[in-house]
Amino acid sequence: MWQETLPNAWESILSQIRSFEYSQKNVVLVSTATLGVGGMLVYWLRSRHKIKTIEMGDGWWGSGERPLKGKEDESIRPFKIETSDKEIEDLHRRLEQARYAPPLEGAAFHYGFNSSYLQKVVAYWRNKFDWRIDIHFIHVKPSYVPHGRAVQPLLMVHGWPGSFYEFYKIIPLLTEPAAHGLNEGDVVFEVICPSIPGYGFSEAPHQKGFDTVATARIFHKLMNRLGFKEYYLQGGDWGSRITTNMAQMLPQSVKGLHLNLIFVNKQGLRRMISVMLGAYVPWLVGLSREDVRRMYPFIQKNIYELLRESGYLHIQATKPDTAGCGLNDSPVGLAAYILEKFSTWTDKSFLHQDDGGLESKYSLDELLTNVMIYWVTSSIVSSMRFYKENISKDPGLTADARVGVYVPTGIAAFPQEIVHTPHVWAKKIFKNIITYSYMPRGGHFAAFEEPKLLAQDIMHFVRKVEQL
Ligand SMILES: *[C@@H]1O[C@H](CO)[C@@H](O)[C@H](O)[C@H]1NC(C)=O
Ligand SMILES: CC(=O)N[C@H]1CO[C@H](CO)[C@@H](O)[C@@H]1O
Repeated sequence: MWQETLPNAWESILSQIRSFEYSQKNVVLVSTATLGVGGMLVYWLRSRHKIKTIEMGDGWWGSGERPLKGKEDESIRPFKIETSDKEIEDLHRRLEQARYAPPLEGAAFHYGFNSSYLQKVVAYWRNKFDWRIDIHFIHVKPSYVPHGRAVQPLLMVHGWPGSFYEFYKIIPLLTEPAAHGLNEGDVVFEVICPSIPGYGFSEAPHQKGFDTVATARIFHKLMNRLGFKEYYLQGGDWGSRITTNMAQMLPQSVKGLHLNLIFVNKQGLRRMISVMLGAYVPWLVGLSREDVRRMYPFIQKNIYELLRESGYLHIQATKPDTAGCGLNDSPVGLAAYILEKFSTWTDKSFLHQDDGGLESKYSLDELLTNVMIYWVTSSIVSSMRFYKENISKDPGLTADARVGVYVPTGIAAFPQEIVHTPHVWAKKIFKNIITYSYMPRGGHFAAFEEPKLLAQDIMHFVRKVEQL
């Protein structure tokens, strides 16, 4: 049923993409001459209590010149995804002609994607997979709202190498919780899942420099054009950075921020000491038993594992277009590159399984739908560029790293997430943590893998915020 509200779906993306951005700068002219000492004193007193925010800024990412003031297209239009028979035939031909290098004997996923298993995936893709994505959602409203319940707008943002499709299973749980046996009382959501520009069906930026702050600004504009003044945000992976930036940019519009991955970049001597002490006297540095279980042995979990799993990041943060050429040209290469992440990021122990454990948590249909979203839109290169645009600067110096997050925040810490951030570290950046949950199972793609657990945690968080 929820599918029927879909026509609204693509509207969101469209407005954000087609019109891109163009907003007037408020030029405030302050004549310093008129500012007396008294005025400065008042200003100083007030600014002491002001929450720091990041500048909303402005930008133009469309092709060519920015349109003149007032000429920007702000309309919201329905969008239909269409793939031509020709495109499908071309894909099939490529799948049939693929070449495979044989895997090492007994190497499982330790050297990356097992190419014998990849042949199985490709055979399924070629012969059994049915690409039906013409019914699509981005903006889903509950079909029925019980009396007395408020509908909360919730923007959910995906990451790499995922897509809006990761939220397919969680959307009905949030919009019709009662129908799915989720009785979290009074909360019902209206869900909006846009594609990050350059991912899936959102047009890719044409100009350099499109980062998470620019994305945050665009998504605020999107929510405003959809008529929302205040809303909840949810994200993991890039979605987490983007929604966090949104909260730092316009805290007054953000009722609450729910994250299933957090970045706390601050390193330094104090952190090192607390890591060392944590191994022996965790309570002294504020670590719980569960934190210890998830973080130690520290070097192995935070350095070896991270190095092993982050080769892609180095490539994408430096020269994304080079590897991107091959991936954009080969559906088989693309599938291996993307699906390898769905193996180890879901569960690190999947590395030891011949087929990367992929089908233990997802169906091939689900996995290939996500791959297909990258293939038919040719968006792998632009999605990879997002790393370059965001990682080249010193992470400690960027605006968002210097500004805390003051909106009510809920954190769902999944045990198989790539890195674990304990509550005590999270507090350094997130100043108003309302819920922090050690989730019982699940990894990086929480909504895709454990939709029910994530939905319950979001509802638990929002219920608490609403009661504040
Ligand atoms: C690769 O996967 C295939 C099919 O699942 C399996 O039979 C084979 O043993 C695996 N090879 C390696 C090197 O793990
Ligand atoms: C180059 C760079 O680091 N760009 C941005 C990446 O994202 C952060 C926000 O999380 C920005 O503050 C950076 O400027």
